[in-house]
Amino acid sequence: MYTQALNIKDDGPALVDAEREARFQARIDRDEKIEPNDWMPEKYRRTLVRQISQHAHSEVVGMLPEGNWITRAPSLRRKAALLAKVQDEGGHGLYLYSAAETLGTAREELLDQLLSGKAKYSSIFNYPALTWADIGMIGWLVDGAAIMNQIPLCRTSYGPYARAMIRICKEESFHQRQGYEIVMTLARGTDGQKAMAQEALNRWWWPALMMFGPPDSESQHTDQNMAWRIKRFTNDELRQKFVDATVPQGHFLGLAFPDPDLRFNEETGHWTFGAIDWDEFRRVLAGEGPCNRERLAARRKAHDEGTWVREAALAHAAKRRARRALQAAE
Ligand code: FAQ
Repeated sequence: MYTQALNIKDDGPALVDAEREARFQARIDRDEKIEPNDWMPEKYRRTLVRQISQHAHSEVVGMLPEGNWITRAPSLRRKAALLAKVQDEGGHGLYLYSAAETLGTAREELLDQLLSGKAKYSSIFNYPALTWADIGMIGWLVDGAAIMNQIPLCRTSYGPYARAMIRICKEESFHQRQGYEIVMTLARGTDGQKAMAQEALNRWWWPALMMFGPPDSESQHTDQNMAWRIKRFTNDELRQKFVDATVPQGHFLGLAFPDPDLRFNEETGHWTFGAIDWDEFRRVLAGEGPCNRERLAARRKAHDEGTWVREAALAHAAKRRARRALQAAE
Protein backbone atom coordinates (compact mmCIF):
# COMPACT_ATOMS: atom_id res chain seq x y z
CA MET A 1 0.00 0.00 0.00
CA TYR A 2 1.21 3.53 -0.81
CA THR A 3 0.28 6.86 0.80
CA GLN A 4 -0.64 9.39 -1.85
CA ALA A 5 0.72 12.49 -0.15
CA LEU A 6 4.26 11.22 0.29
CA ASN A 7 4.14 8.66 -2.51
CA ILE A 8 6.07 6.24 -0.34
CA LYS A 9 5.51 2.71 0.80
CA ASP A 10 3.42 2.71 3.96
CA ASP A 11 5.24 0.08 5.99
CA GLY A 12 4.82 1.92 9.27
CA PRO A 13 6.20 5.12 10.79
CA ALA A 14 9.86 4.05 10.77
CA LEU A 15 9.96 3.68 7.01
CA VAL A 16 8.02 6.89 6.47
CA ASP A 17 10.58 8.73 8.62
CA ALA A 18 13.53 7.15 6.79
CA GLU A 19 12.05 8.20 3.45
CA ARG A 20 11.38 11.72 4.70
CA GLU A 21 14.92 11.98 6.02
CA ALA A 22 16.29 10.85 2.67
CA ARG A 23 14.26 13.52 0.89
CA PHE A 24 15.34 16.10 3.43
CA GLN A 25 19.00 15.16 2.93
CA ALA A 26 18.54 15.34 -0.85
CA ARG A 27 17.27 18.92 -0.48
CA ILE A 28 20.32 19.79 1.64
CA ASP A 29 22.62 18.17 -0.92
CA ARG A 30 21.04 20.33 -3.63
CA ASP A 31 21.85 23.36 -1.44
CA GLU A 32 18.18 24.25 -0.97
CA LYS A 33 17.38 26.29 2.12
CA ILE A 34 15.23 24.68 4.79
CA GLU A 35 12.47 27.05 5.98
CA PRO A 36 10.56 27.06 9.30
CA ASN A 37 7.43 25.29 8.03
CA ASP A 38 9.32 22.58 6.12
CA TRP A 39 9.53 19.09 7.53
CA MET A 40 12.88 18.50 9.27
CA PRO A 41 14.29 15.69 11.44
CA GLU A 42 13.88 16.41 15.16
CA LYS A 43 17.66 16.13 15.62
CA TYR A 44 18.25 18.82 12.97
CA ARG A 45 15.77 21.09 14.76
CA ARG A 46 17.37 20.42 18.16
CA THR A 47 20.92 20.97 16.97
CA LEU A 48 19.94 24.26 15.33
CA VAL A 49 18.17 25.50 18.46
CA ARG A 50 21.29 24.54 20.44
CA GLN A 51 23.74 26.27 18.11
CA ILE A 52 21.66 29.38 17.33
CA SER A 53 20.74 29.95 20.99
CA GLN A 54 24.36 29.48 22.14
CA HIS A 55 25.30 31.96 19.45
CA ALA A 56 22.63 34.44 20.63
CA HIS A 57 23.76 34.07 24.26
CA SER A 58 27.36 34.69 23.16
CA GLU A 59 26.39 37.97 21.51
CA VAL A 60 24.50 39.17 24.58
CA VAL A 61 27.09 38.04 27.16
CA GLY A 62 29.73 39.38 24.74
CA MET A 63 28.41 42.90 25.35
CA LEU A 64 29.74 42.80 28.92
CA PRO A 65 33.56 42.93 28.60
CA GLU A 66 33.39 45.89 26.20
CA GLY A 67 30.38 47.51 27.87
CA ASN A 68 32.63 47.98 30.90
CA TRP A 69 34.85 50.32 28.87
CA ILE A 70 32.23 52.65 27.37
CA THR A 71 32.61 55.19 30.18
CA ARG A 72 36.40 54.92 30.05
CA ALA A 73 36.99 55.21 26.28
CA PRO A 74 39.92 57.57 25.68
CA SER A 75 38.10 59.99 23.33
CA LEU A 76 34.63 60.92 22.13
CA ARG A 77 35.32 59.24 18.75
CA ARG A 78 36.37 55.98 20.45
CA LYS A 79 33.37 56.16 22.76
CA ALA A 80 30.90 56.61 19.87
CA ALA A 81 32.37 53.66 17.96
CA LEU A 82 32.41 51.40 21.03
CA LEU A 83 28.86 52.33 21.97
CA ALA A 84 27.67 51.49 18.45
CA LYS A 85 29.58 48.20 18.49
CA VAL A 86 28.10 47.07 21.81
CA GLN A 87 24.61 48.00 20.60
CA ASP A 88 25.25 45.98 17.42
CA GLU A 89 26.06 42.91 19.53
CA GLY A 90 22.74 43.31 21.36
CA GLY A 91 21.00 43.51 17.96
CA HIS A 92 22.75 40.33 16.81
CA GLY A 93 21.43 38.57 19.90
CA LEU A 94 17.90 39.68 19.00
CA TYR A 95 18.06 38.47 15.36
CA LEU A 96 19.45 35.15 16.56
CA TYR A 97 16.83 34.63 19.29
CA SER A 98 14.21 35.36 16.61
CA ALA A 99 15.81 32.81 14.26
CA ALA A 100 15.76 30.23 17.09
CA GLU A 101 12.10 31.04 17.80
CA THR A 102 11.17 30.08 14.21
CA LEU A 103 12.13 26.52 15.25
CA GLY A 104 9.43 26.50 17.93
CA THR A 105 11.35 27.34 21.12
CA ALA A 106 10.25 30.47 22.97
CA ARG A 107 12.79 33.16 23.79
CA GLU A 108 11.81 32.99 27.48
CA GLU A 109 12.85 29.33 27.55
CA LEU A 110 16.18 30.09 25.89
CA LEU A 111 16.85 32.93 28.32
CA ASP A 112 15.97 30.69 31.27
CA GLN A 113 18.56 28.20 30.04
CA LEU A 114 21.20 30.95 29.94
CA LEU A 115 20.33 32.46 33.32
CA SER A 116 20.14 29.08 35.06
CA GLY A 117 23.66 28.28 33.79
CA LYS A 118 22.38 25.34 31.69
CA ALA A 119 23.15 26.85 28.28
CA LYS A 120 26.62 27.45 26.91
CA TYR A 121 27.94 30.68 25.42
CA SER A 122 31.33 31.31 23.84
CA SER A 123 34.27 30.58 26.17
CA ILE A 124 35.98 33.82 25.12
CA PHE A 125 33.59 36.04 27.07
CA ASN A 126 34.72 34.56 30.36
CA TYR A 127 38.01 36.49 30.14
CA PRO A 128 38.33 40.01 31.55
CA ALA A 129 38.99 43.24 29.62
CA LEU A 130 41.66 44.75 31.86
CA THR A 131 43.04 47.65 29.78
CA TRP A 132 42.00 49.78 26.80
CA ALA A 133 44.22 47.58 24.60
CA ASP A 134 41.85 44.69 25.38
CA ILE A 135 39.11 46.57 23.53
CA GLY A 136 41.37 46.62 20.47
CA MET A 137 42.14 42.90 20.91
CA ILE A 138 38.45 42.00 21.22
CA GLY A 139 37.71 43.78 17.94
CA TRP A 140 40.75 42.50 16.07
CA LEU A 141 40.91 38.92 17.39
CA VAL A 142 37.47 38.06 18.81
CA ASP A 143 35.46 39.69 16.01
CA GLY A 144 38.10 38.44 13.57
CA ALA A 145 37.58 34.85 14.77
CA ALA A 146 33.81 35.36 14.81
CA ILE A 147 33.85 36.51 11.17
CA MET A 148 35.99 33.56 10.08
CA ASN A 149 33.43 31.22 11.67
CA GLN A 150 30.36 33.18 10.58
CA ILE A 151 31.00 33.99 6.89
CA PRO A 152 30.39 30.29 6.04
CA LEU A 153 27.24 30.42 8.21
CA CYS A 154 25.75 32.86 5.66
CA ARG A 155 25.42 29.71 3.51
CA THR A 156 24.15 27.47 6.30
CA SER A 157 21.22 25.24 5.36
CA TYR A 158 18.56 26.79 7.62
CA GLY A 159 17.15 29.88 5.87
CA PRO A 160 16.41 32.22 8.83
CA TYR A 161 19.86 31.58 10.37
CA ALA A 162 21.66 32.12 7.04
CA ARG A 163 19.81 35.39 6.40
CA ALA A 164 20.48 36.70 9.94
CA MET A 165 24.18 35.97 9.45
CA ILE A 166 24.48 38.17 6.35
CA ARG A 167 23.75 41.36 8.24
CA ILE A 168 25.67 40.21 11.31
CA CYS A 169 28.80 39.58 9.24
CA LYS A 170 28.66 43.05 7.70
CA GLU A 171 28.57 44.59 11.17
CA GLU A 172 31.29 42.27 12.51
CA SER A 173 33.60 43.42 9.70
CA PHE A 174 33.31 47.00 10.91
CA HIS A 175 33.96 45.79 14.47
CA GLN A 176 37.10 43.96 13.41
CA ARG A 177 38.45 47.03 11.63
CA GLN A 178 37.81 49.37 14.53
CA GLY A 179 39.61 46.89 16.81
CA TYR A 180 42.59 46.60 14.49
CA GLU A 181 42.77 50.38 14.25
CA ILE A 182 42.86 50.69 18.05
CA VAL A 183 45.70 48.15 18.22
CA MET A 184 47.53 49.90 15.36
CA THR A 185 47.31 53.26 17.17
CA LEU A 186 48.75 51.71 20.34
CA ALA A 187 51.45 49.77 18.45
CA ARG A 188 52.61 53.00 16.80
CA GLY A 189 52.36 54.98 20.04
CA THR A 190 54.63 55.43 23.05
CA ASP A 191 56.67 52.56 24.51
CA GLY A 192 54.05 52.24 27.24
CA GLN A 193 51.24 51.96 24.67
CA LYS A 194 53.17 49.34 22.66
CA ALA A 195 53.76 47.34 25.83
CA MET A 196 50.04 47.56 26.65
CA ALA A 197 49.12 46.19 23.20
CA GLN A 198 51.69 43.39 23.48
CA GLU A 199 50.52 42.40 26.95
CA ALA A 200 46.89 42.28 25.77
CA LEU A 201 47.83 40.13 22.75
CA ASN A 202 49.65 37.75 25.11
CA ARG A 203 46.44 37.27 27.10
CA TRP A 204 43.90 37.07 24.21
CA TRP A 205 45.71 34.99 21.59
CA TRP A 206 45.16 31.49 22.98
CA PRO A 207 41.56 32.06 24.15
CA ALA A 208 40.80 33.42 20.62
CA LEU A 209 42.04 30.14 19.10
CA MET A 210 39.77 28.22 21.50
CA MET A 211 36.71 30.05 20.14
CA PHE A 212 36.66 27.65 17.17
CA GLY A 213 35.80 24.77 19.48
CA PRO A 214 37.52 21.49 20.37
CA PRO A 215 39.89 19.80 17.91
CA ASP A 216 38.10 17.88 15.14
CA SER A 217 39.14 14.59 16.73
CA GLU A 218 37.11 15.52 19.86
CA SER A 219 34.23 17.49 18.32
CA GLN A 220 30.91 15.74 18.96
CA HIS A 221 28.76 17.52 16.39
CA THR A 222 31.02 18.33 13.43
CA ASP A 223 30.38 15.24 11.26
CA GLN A 224 26.59 15.46 11.42
CA ASN A 225 26.60 19.26 11.14
CA MET A 226 28.78 19.08 8.03
CA ALA A 227 26.43 16.50 6.50
CA TRP A 228 23.47 18.81 7.20
CA ARG A 229 25.50 21.76 5.87
CA ILE A 230 24.92 23.66 9.09
CA LYS A 231 28.70 23.84 9.26
CA ARG A 232 30.71 24.25 6.06
CA PHE A 233 34.19 23.88 7.58
CA THR A 234 35.47 21.95 10.57
CA ASN A 235 36.72 23.62 13.78
CA ASP A 236 40.38 22.94 12.90
CA GLU A 237 40.00 24.18 9.32
CA LEU A 238 38.58 27.51 10.51
CA ARG A 239 41.19 27.84 13.26
CA GLN A 240 43.96 27.40 10.67
CA LYS A 241 42.39 29.97 8.32
CA PHE A 242 42.23 32.42 11.25
CA VAL A 243 45.87 31.89 12.20
CA ASP A 244 46.96 32.30 8.56
CA ALA A 245 45.04 35.57 8.21
CA THR A 246 45.91 37.05 11.60
CA VAL A 247 49.62 36.34 12.10
CA PRO A 248 50.77 38.61 9.21
CA GLN A 249 48.47 41.36 10.55
CA GLY A 250 50.18 41.16 13.96
CA HIS A 251 53.66 41.10 12.44
CA PHE A 252 52.79 44.17 10.35
CA LEU A 253 52.19 45.98 13.66
CA GLY A 254 55.49 44.77 15.10
CA LEU A 255 53.76 42.58 17.70
CA ALA A 256 54.95 39.11 18.76
CA PHE A 257 52.59 36.18 19.24
CA PRO A 258 52.95 34.31 22.57
CA ASP A 259 53.79 31.03 20.82
CA PRO A 260 57.42 29.88 20.47
CA ASP A 261 56.30 27.18 18.01
CA LEU A 262 54.68 29.57 15.54
CA ARG A 263 56.38 29.08 12.15
CA PHE A 264 55.54 29.56 8.49
CA ASN A 265 55.63 26.25 6.67
CA GLU A 266 56.87 26.94 3.14
CA GLU A 267 55.66 23.56 1.91
CA THR A 268 52.05 23.84 3.04
CA GLY A 269 51.80 27.63 2.84
CA HIS A 270 50.29 27.68 6.36
CA TRP A 271 51.42 28.88 9.77
CA THR A 272 51.97 25.99 12.17
CA PHE A 273 51.23 26.78 15.80
CA GLY A 274 51.88 25.26 19.22
CA ALA A 275 49.62 23.06 21.36
CA ILE A 276 46.43 24.64 22.69
CA ASP A 277 45.76 24.15 26.41
CA TRP A 278 42.49 22.19 26.08
CA ASP A 279 42.36 21.71 29.87
CA GLU A 280 41.93 25.45 30.21
CA PHE A 281 39.14 25.35 27.58
CA ARG A 282 37.35 22.57 29.46
CA ARG A 283 37.67 24.44 32.76
CA VAL A 284 36.11 27.57 31.23
CA LEU A 285 33.24 25.50 29.75
CA ALA A 286 32.70 23.90 33.16
CA GLY A 287 32.15 27.36 34.67
CA GLU A 288 35.64 27.81 36.14
CA GLY A 289 36.96 30.57 33.87
CA PRO A 290 38.16 33.91 35.29
CA CYS A 291 34.76 35.66 34.83
CA ASN A 292 32.05 32.97 34.45
CA ARG A 293 30.31 33.83 37.71
CA GLU A 294 30.57 37.57 37.16
CA ARG A 295 29.11 37.30 33.63
CA LEU A 296 26.08 35.28 34.69
CA ALA A 297 25.50 37.52 37.71
CA ALA A 298 25.54 40.58 35.42
CA ARG A 299 23.04 38.97 33.00
CA ARG A 300 20.73 37.94 35.86
CA LYS A 301 20.82 41.47 37.32
CA ALA A 302 20.03 43.00 33.90
CA HIS A 303 17.17 40.53 33.44
CA ASP A 304 15.70 41.33 36.88
CA GLU A 305 16.03 45.06 36.29
CA GLY A 306 14.19 44.65 32.98
CA THR A 307 11.13 43.02 34.60
CA TRP A 308 9.16 46.26 34.62
CA VAL A 309 9.80 46.75 30.88
CA ARG A 310 8.48 43.27 30.04
CA GLU A 311 5.46 43.80 32.31
CA ALA A 312 4.74 47.21 30.78
CA ALA A 313 5.01 45.78 27.23
CA LEU A 314 2.58 42.96 28.11
CA ALA A 315 0.12 45.40 29.75
CA HIS A 316 0.33 47.68 26.71
CA ALA A 317 -0.31 44.76 24.32
CA ALA A 318 -3.27 43.56 26.42
CA LYS A 319 -4.77 47.05 26.42
CA ARG A 320 -4.46 47.30 22.62
CA ARG A 321 -6.05 43.88 22.17
CA ALA A 322 -8.98 44.90 24.42
CA ARG A 323 -9.44 48.16 22.49
CA ARG A 324 -9.42 46.32 19.14
CA ALA A 325 -11.97 43.77 20.44
CA LEU A 326 -14.21 46.62 21.60
CA GLN A 327 -13.94 48.35 18.20
CA ALA A 328 -14.74 45.08 16.39
CA ALA A 329 -17.83 44.57 18.57
CA GLU A 330 -19.19 48.10 17.85
N1 FAQ B 1 32.78 28.09 23.80
O1 FAQ B 1 31.08 19.39 18.74
P1 FAQ B 1 31.50 20.82 18.86
C1 FAQ B 1 31.02 36.49 18.75
C2 FAQ B 1 30.79 23.50 22.77
S1 FAQ B 1 29.94 35.19 18.61
C3 FAQ B 1 31.78 27.44 24.43
O2 FAQ B 1 32.67 21.25 18.06
P2 FAQ B 1 29.70 22.48 17.27
C4 FAQ B 1 30.53 37.85 18.35
C5 FAQ B 1 29.74 23.19 21.73
O3 FAQ B 1 28.68 24.12 21.77
C6 FAQ B 1 30.87 33.78 19.20
N2 FAQ B 1 31.33 26.22 24.03
O4 FAQ B 1 30.21 21.76 18.59
C7 FAQ B 1 31.06 38.87 19.27
C8 FAQ B 1 29.33 21.80 22.15
O5 FAQ B 1 28.53 21.87 23.33
P3 FAQ B 1 27.09 21.12 23.54
C9 FAQ B 1 30.01 32.59 19.20
C10 FAQ B 1 31.92 25.69 22.94
O6 FAQ B 1 28.40 23.13 17.59
C11 FAQ B 1 32.31 39.39 19.11
C12 FAQ B 1 30.65 21.19 22.58
O7 FAQ B 1 31.48 22.29 22.96
N3 FAQ B 1 29.89 32.09 17.87
O8 FAQ B 1 32.09 36.25 19.13
C13 FAQ B 1 32.93 26.34 22.23
O9 FAQ B 1 29.74 21.55 16.10
C14 FAQ B 1 32.81 40.35 19.99
C15 FAQ B 1 31.30 20.36 21.50
O10 FAQ B 1 31.78 21.16 20.40
C16 FAQ B 1 29.04 31.11 17.57
O11 FAQ B 1 28.30 30.64 18.40
C17 FAQ B 1 33.37 27.58 22.70
N4 FAQ B 1 34.35 28.28 22.12
O12 FAQ B 1 30.81 23.61 17.00
C18 FAQ B 1 30.25 39.34 20.30
C19 FAQ B 1 29.01 30.66 16.12
N5 FAQ B 1 33.30 25.55 21.19
O13 FAQ B 1 26.07 22.00 22.90
C20 FAQ B 1 30.74 40.33 21.19
C21 FAQ B 1 28.05 29.55 15.86
C22 FAQ B 1 32.54 24.43 21.26
O14 FAQ B 1 27.18 19.79 22.88
C23 FAQ B 1 32.03 40.84 21.02
N6 FAQ B 1 28.48 28.30 16.46
N7 FAQ B 1 31.72 24.52 22.32
O15 FAQ B 1 26.89 21.05 25.02
C24 FAQ B 1 29.32 27.42 15.85
O16 FAQ B 1 29.81 27.66 14.76
C25 FAQ B 1 29.57 26.10 16.54
O17 FAQ B 1 28.55 25.89 17.47
C26 FAQ B 1 30.97 26.02 17.23
C27 FAQ B 1 31.06 24.64 17.93
C28 FAQ B 1 32.07 26.11 16.18
C29 FAQ B 1 31.14 27.10 18.29
